[in-house]
Amino acid sequence: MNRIKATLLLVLLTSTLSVIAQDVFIIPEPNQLQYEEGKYQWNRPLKVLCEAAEFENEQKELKTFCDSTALANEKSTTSNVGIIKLTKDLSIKNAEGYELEITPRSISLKAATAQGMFYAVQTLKQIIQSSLYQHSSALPCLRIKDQPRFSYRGLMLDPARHFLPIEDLKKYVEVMAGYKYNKLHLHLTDDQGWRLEIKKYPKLTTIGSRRDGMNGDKTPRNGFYTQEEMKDFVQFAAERHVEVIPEFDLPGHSVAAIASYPELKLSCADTVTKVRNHEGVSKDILCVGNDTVFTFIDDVIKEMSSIFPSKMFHIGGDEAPLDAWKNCAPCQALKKEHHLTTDQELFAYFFKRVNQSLTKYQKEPLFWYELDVPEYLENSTIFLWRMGSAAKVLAAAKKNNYEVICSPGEYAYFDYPQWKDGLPNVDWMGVITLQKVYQFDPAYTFNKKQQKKYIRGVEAPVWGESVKDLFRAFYMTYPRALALAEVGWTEMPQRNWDTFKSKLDMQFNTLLHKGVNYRPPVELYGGL
Ligand code: TNX
Repeated sequence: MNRIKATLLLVLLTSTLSVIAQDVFIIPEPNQLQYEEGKYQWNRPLKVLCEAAEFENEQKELKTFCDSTALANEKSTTSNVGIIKLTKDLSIKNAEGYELEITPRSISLKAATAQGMFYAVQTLKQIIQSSLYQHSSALPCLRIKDQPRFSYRGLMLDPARHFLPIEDLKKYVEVMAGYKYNKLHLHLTDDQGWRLEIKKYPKLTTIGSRRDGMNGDKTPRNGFYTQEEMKDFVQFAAERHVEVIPEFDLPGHSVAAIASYPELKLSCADTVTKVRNHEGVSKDILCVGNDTVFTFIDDVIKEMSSIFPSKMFHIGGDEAPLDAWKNCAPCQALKKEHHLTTDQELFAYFFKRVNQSLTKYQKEPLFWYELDVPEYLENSTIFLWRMGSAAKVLAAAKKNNYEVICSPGEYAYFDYPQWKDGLPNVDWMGVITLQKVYQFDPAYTFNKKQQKKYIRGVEAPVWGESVKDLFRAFYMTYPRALALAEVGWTEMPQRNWDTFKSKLDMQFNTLLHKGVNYRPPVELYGGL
């Protein structure tokens, strides 16, 4: 009996010890972190000093954060003022890199750019949160030198399937930026909805943003973003160093546009009469044989380009069955005229023409890569998304010099459930657990040099067929986005599943404070 008690005590002690040894719970894990002797006492008035005007936003954010924490408000003598100093340091070569030092007397944050400083601030906030979480009024002395493994660290939202108001997009960006994500991809057009005001084509939103329910659910959830609203949102995201990348999905996933403008005959047949109200892949795609289609595309790209300053422009390319083109006389005539032998070649031709518009507005195309497309444009960045396609996609990247963004269905589809937890409408999907996301290494079989050349980064799409509001979007995103944040930022030797797990409780506390609805990974606590 005593023996059992002693063992239990030991187990308890060691698990407590492992918490104590880990003083800070930063996600994503910094690439170099070294603890030093001593503590910085933090329950005293704080001054945030900064000489560089360009760090004004970051300085303000840190000041507001410090003022809002309970400890900062404790009374103390003025001679005891604590200093946090933000310094511009051009010797830090990575534009997203930063250095952070805590000594018993001061805290120093250094970066060459506002973005680097923003990440230094996010790290410091998490260090302070770690201390508050442990009811401590001291920070451990340490030195951090940090920079990301990949330059593209993204999440994707799909307001086309279920509209998400702009205020919800802002909240989503605020949370992701705290974990050093720097890209938000917006899937703005699809069969089930068109969500962006286009002045030349008002019916895209008066008709295309409305539908009678989805998958039998009769709640409509209509809505669209005005150009002014979207510009304001892009600016809001930029202040948090998140670049917004728009998607105009072509030539498939276009039913909302086709239904809005029957007089333009955007599809090959006149069969489309309304915005699609259920999920799945439609055979009604844009008609390559109708020149009006290219005028329409050019007009839309032009207006979108004036709203989104990003050079990157997602142009879709996924799930476009070419059956309609096969039975369309103008499409087949065009194929002949250009001496093309297959419809896949016609598909490549379609995107060559679309790319002329992108080039005209100084944009570069991003594609959902499909294995049966004979060639993509030279300047393409491709998304690896289909399950089981990695080897082939990476071989194509090597052969044709494409850069790859990894969104593989095995690891990064955040619309897939995290457990078989009875969510409606997800039965056909695979389960992607938190641990599975954590296991992902976007290098696949590439060596260091190839990684640098071909892998731009990672992105998790939160497809929206079953994601009806922000509450559910957060539930699908967190905590898996914490795991993917480390996949995108932290080098493999610094990544460790057990360490990651030990940081979750504190991070969950922070998410709760922010009102973020995450899924508790009960399987990790022996709850399932
Ligand atoms: C496939 S992934 C799609 C989306 C769906 C998603 C559902 C991709 C490029 N296309 O249209 O929403 O599956 O998981």
